Amino acid sequence: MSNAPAYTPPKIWIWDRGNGGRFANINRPVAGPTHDKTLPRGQHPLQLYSLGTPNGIKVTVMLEELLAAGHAGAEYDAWLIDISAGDQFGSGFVDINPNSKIPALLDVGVEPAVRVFESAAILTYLAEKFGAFLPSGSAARAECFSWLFWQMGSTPYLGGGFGHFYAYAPDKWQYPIDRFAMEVKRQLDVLDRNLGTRSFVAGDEYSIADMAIFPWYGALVLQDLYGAAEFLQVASYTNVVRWATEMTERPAVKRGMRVNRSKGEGAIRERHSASDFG
Ligand SMILES: N[C@@H](CCC(=O)N[C@@H](CS)C(=O)NCC(=O)O)C(=O)O
Repeated sequence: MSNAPAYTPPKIWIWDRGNGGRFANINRPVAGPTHDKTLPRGQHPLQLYSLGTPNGIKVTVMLEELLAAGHAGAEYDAWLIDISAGDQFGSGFVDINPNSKIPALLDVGVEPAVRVFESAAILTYLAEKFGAFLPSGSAARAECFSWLFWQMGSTPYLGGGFGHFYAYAPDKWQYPIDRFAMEVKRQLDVLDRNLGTRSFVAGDEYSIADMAIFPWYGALVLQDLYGAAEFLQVASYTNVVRWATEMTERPAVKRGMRVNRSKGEGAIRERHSASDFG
């Protein structure tokens, strides 16, 4: 039984600017820039415009892993895009991501410069550029891409679905919470069964699939994402907990998780060199 208030949609949808949900102030039904703003540019070939959210962390972890593996060409400048202040709608940012969401990457080490948006596209671009964290054999590569795209297709149900209705919507409604809790638990079970058979998500090799999945599902099982740890009984997914714990022990993961944060322990607002980590 649903306890949601009855709603009859009007003939034509009309934008209600203050609908009471968290982040309502940055949601719009149109795309494009709202103001002129040039993006800052640093000295390194890779310019990252991002924020330390799960989607942003995927890329900073990848860059730190590349540097740790000796790929000096992966040096990067990471600039903070404050999405609550609307920086993602500045003209410079929209030029490199017409979808106005972090993360976005500009590779100025090639001529002409290459822009990349969507976190999985950025991970793939970097993996191919440096020949790292993406298996070269056709079967192993397909397995890696399968899990990478699993994350991109699945997580909107976790964040935009479950997280939104459990933590951010102005009221608690049983119908959407039931629907998305069921789906998120199913996703955790998919991951748990997979990680019961192998060390890493795509096999026995660490890859961009782990880097994509960890910031979301690792946070869900280890960091009480959305305050839902007990509600979803996340500790029961023991293989996911084992893998996520191992991920947090990697020095590059620890560093990547600190970048483009404005507050919290060890937060680094902008990253321009290894010395920024202290
Ligand atoms: N599918 C995109 C999702 C990116 C995304 O949702 N980014 C959020 C922060 S985690 C954002 O920039 N939100 C700002 C907005 O929606 O205006 C990706 O993986 O890169």
